[in-house]
Amino acid sequence: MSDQRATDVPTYDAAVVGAGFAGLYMLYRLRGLGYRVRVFEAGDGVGGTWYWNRYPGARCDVESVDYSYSFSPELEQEWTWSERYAAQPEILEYLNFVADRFDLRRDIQFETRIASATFDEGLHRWALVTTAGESVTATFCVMATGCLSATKLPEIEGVESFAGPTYHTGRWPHEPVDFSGQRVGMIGTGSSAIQSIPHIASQAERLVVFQRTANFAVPAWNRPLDPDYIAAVKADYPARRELCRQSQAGFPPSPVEGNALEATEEEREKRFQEHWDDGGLRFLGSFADILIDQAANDTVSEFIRQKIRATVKDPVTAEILSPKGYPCGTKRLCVDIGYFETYNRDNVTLVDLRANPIERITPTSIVTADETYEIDTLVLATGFDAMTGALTQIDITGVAGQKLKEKWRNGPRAYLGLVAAGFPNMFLITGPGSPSVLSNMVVSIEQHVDWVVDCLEKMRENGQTEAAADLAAEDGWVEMVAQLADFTLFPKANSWYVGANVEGKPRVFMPYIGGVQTYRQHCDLVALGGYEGFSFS
Ligand code: N01
Repeated sequence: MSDQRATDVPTYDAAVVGAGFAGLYMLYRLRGLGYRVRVFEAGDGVGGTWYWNRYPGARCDVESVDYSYSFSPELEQEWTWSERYAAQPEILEYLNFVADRFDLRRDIQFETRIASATFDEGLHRWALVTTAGESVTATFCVMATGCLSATKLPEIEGVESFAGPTYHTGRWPHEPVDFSGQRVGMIGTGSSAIQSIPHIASQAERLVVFQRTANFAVPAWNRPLDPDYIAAVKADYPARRELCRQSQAGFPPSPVEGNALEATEEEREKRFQEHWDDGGLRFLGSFADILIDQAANDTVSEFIRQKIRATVKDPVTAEILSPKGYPCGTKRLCVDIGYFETYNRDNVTLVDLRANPIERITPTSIVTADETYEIDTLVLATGFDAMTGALTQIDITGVAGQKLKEKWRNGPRAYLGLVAAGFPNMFLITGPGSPSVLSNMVVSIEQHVDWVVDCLEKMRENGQTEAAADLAAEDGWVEMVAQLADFTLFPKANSWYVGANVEGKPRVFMPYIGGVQTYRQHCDLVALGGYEGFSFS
């Protein structure tokens, strides 16, 4: 390494990958403190997940007044949400508003995908190379790449041979797609499918849904927000935000009293019905033991199955749509608007892939063991290589030439879900091992960004330029994350939380399940204790 290079100043103090909720807030914080920051974003606009997931019906399953930034009281007052659960266009509009309001765009380089990031041990900095071959260096590298951004195609023979239009829900075109007069085949029945199916069915001539695993869904009861309600929320925002920060999932909880198994059948039904009538993800908080006791979970699972049977007129279809074989809530609970009702339409057919698997896709059809379905358009709602895919797609090299992909061969490892040992100065926002996907992402993102910024400020005060996670601290954290998960029913399901949807991915429960409040306490204690588990130089 030449002396000339050693005295070079890195291009940026911080390179941030991704301009979604996390990247935008990181840019806002660091730039405000005088850091030279550059954000690299593959899309041609801000928004991250809300930029890419434009399928019809896309909507957040956390209530809009809570799924928003808390860092600026002015922003909180200026922006007004129109619905209980905001639709994708409104969330994207909000993020564009934030980008303009805080003049963030001038430090974001759009249509730029990072191909590799390599740590230079001599210069204590990261070298990033884009897919177009541009190179930059930065002391710190922040991965704000999102948990659900690496889309996944199904491993089905011939999927790429289909001759008609093919859409993946996670990479939806920017122009509206018109399904009128089309015979549409839809593969998958996760959240994205459950949201888009009613919309596609209302347009298409025929919709055939290919279901491998039935999903539990609870109603959203979405509605326009009343101005008085908005005014009350805005008047009380600081307290509401604090409630979210000190909660399990990052949104105001419903008070949970008692266990399902200690209640009488009537008490259980009454409580489930009350939560059903309220709608949304709080349903899982009906009783304290639902996600930890199989027998308790059986009661709530059966409650939902009864709702499906009462909604879907054809008993055979209702049975196929009734989830079985895994505990309710251990695959991401879906929040629906008219999903099950859609199967009462004459133009919708459900194919049970457990009984009748797909054999192949041809240029014009989906062929199952029993039947050939001729289609004009194919929709793949087949999900993501969640939590790790967006990171392992980048060729990341740490100390001593170690590749992140290799380090994570048997499952992701990062201290606090934030920093992987051997990858100094690289911060993972909502990385595996943090509450991330089990929480309101915006609450978790703000907490991570604030923690990282405090850490960098401490380093600046102390004249330090390198932060590294200790291997022992990382091992302890990863073990604790696994133990917490084992205390619950979550590992029982073949979910994307455990990587089961990606062939060859190690089966490891990736998010931290202890709740955003407890996680925040861990992080705060680490910082208060002089950043225990980290080494600085
Ligand atoms: O993806 P998924 P998603 N043959 O992985 C099926 C968030 N999100 O995009 O379950 C046949 O859940 C697969 O079947 P199986 C939310 O966190 C939030 O819907 O693996 N089928 C499954 O049915 C969510 O959980 C919102 O057996 C195949 C589906 O495809 C996460 O994103 C909205 C197959 C994939 O479902 C991901 O949701 C949307 C194959 N070869 C998304 N491969 C809200 O805020 C896969 N499948 C409301």
